[in-house]
Amino acid sequence: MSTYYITTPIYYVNDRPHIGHCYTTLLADVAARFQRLRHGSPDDVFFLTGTDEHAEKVVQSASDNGMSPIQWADRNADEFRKAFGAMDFTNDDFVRTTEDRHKTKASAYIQQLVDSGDIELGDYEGWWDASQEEYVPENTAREHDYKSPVTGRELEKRTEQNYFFRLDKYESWLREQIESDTIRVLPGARKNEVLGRIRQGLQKVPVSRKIKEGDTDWGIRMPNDPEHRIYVWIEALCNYLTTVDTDERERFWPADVHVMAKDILWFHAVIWPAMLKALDRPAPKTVYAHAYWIREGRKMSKSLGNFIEIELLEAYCKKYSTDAVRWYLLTQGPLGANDADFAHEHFVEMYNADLANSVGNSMSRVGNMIDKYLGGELTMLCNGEFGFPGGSALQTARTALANAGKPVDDPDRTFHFPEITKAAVERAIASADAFEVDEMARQGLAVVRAVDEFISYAAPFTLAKQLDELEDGTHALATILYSCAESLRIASLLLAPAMPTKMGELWARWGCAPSAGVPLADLAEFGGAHKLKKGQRITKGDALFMRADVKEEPPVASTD
Ligand code: ME8
Repeated sequence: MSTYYITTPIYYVNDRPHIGHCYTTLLADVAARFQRLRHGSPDDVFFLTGTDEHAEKVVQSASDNGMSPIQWADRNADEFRKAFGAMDFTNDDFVRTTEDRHKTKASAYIQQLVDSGDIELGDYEGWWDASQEEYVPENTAREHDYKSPVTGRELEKRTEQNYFFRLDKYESWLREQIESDTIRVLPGARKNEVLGRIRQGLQKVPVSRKIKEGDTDWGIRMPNDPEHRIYVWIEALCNYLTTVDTDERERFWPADVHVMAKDILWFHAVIWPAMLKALDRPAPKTVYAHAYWIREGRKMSKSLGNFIEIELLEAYCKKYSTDAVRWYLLTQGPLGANDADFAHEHFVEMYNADLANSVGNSMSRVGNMIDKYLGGELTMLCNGEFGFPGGSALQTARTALANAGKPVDDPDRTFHFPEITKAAVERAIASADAFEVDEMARQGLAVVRAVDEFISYAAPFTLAKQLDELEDGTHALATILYSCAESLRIASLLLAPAMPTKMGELWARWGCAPSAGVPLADLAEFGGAHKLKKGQRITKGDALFMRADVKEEPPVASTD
């Protein structure tokens, strides 16, 4: 049985979670949920997220807040856990780099690289900013006339001994792996950028910092030389492997997808695969770097104070439902190469268009018609084919329209629901493979829209008024409504990874929760073994999504 392993970046705990962290983790959650459904075997999917805790800025913000680094890290790691719980994420583990399971294995990998000669001691020469106790990169130093960009104090040229990873040794291997898509770097624009940079040549990269007097004991020491601390990025990348490097979990390696934003692609597409090659481990199959969320047209930043923090997202969840927020972020977010804008009006517009007026309306409307016209029970099965020679249900519906003096748009129109739903499922699977998880979810919406079109065309409500006059009216009505319900059941499977709670509500009303252990292709077969059965009770219920009014005040973050 094949496995699926997906990871998000591990997030810095110097700060609290915001929309960017939630977005990347949502993409991974939707992908993981879809793969569980697709394979019908949840145990073969592993979804990892967590926190990156050994950065210097964690020490700084802890001290600014009068706490020790570990207290501060504990507190913020908890905030991430809570935020991810509020968003209904189903990560299988949450790794913290301060945990022993991570530290011991990360040290062992570094030792292995020292032993193999892939990590070696060398001189590092750079511009030292004594006022800030940090090196300033050459181009920044030049831009500031070799003065501290923060304090304006003269920079000094310094040399120190560091450990370096021999990235240069892996230049041609990396090029070949990425060019041939053995390591798929997505989207395509990002692959070209990475290859362009590799072609300019790869240098050794520093992987340690010498511990200086007065430094806190934060971080992981070089196993062969405790005077040095492992550079935080290098050990952080190891989390993807340390977490699954156990007897029970090793079957998950290599990762199927590492997902992140474009800011940290280089580490994931170049440095990490080269480290793995040096460790003699297989490289990840796909590295996906999405673009950024911006807000009302502007970059989100601390200085502008316009970050969408978790509290604001929670306020949206409270007002419009968590599933609605998940849907908006998923389908309107920066998947692909372009940034995406979070704007309240756009949220309301999409919420109404996709959810209140489409998914929610279609599902409650069909449920209500079955309740009203069929006594809340599916009285008929049907093969989902309408308008074909020999098929009478649609012809009866057209007769009802003619009797009511209403025009029939196109008398030769046909509807072929087994094909419509099968094509949607196939497209969803292909989209998931390309990590176009927004397109994957939209396939569910496409089925809903096909059902809506069918309802508008066949007008079962018109037919329902003529049951006494039309001989086969009841049969036609039951057939039409069965097809709508069965197609919506299939749509709900494709929508569930994005909107698990609302689709769960539908399944409870219609008695059609997917059976465990059955792959999607079987579950989603129109009229197949897992179809809605004749005699199934259908409970009507409130609209799954209430319509929203754009004129209402946008939600505000609670300050409790
Ligand atoms: O970089 N739009 O952690 P980090 C979309 N610890 N996504 C965004 C975003 C935005 N405006 N802002 C942040 C680190 N993100 C390291 C990673 S991995 C071994 C170590 C998301 O807390 C996006 O996924 O700065 C981005 O890559 C990540 O948060 C950076 O998180």
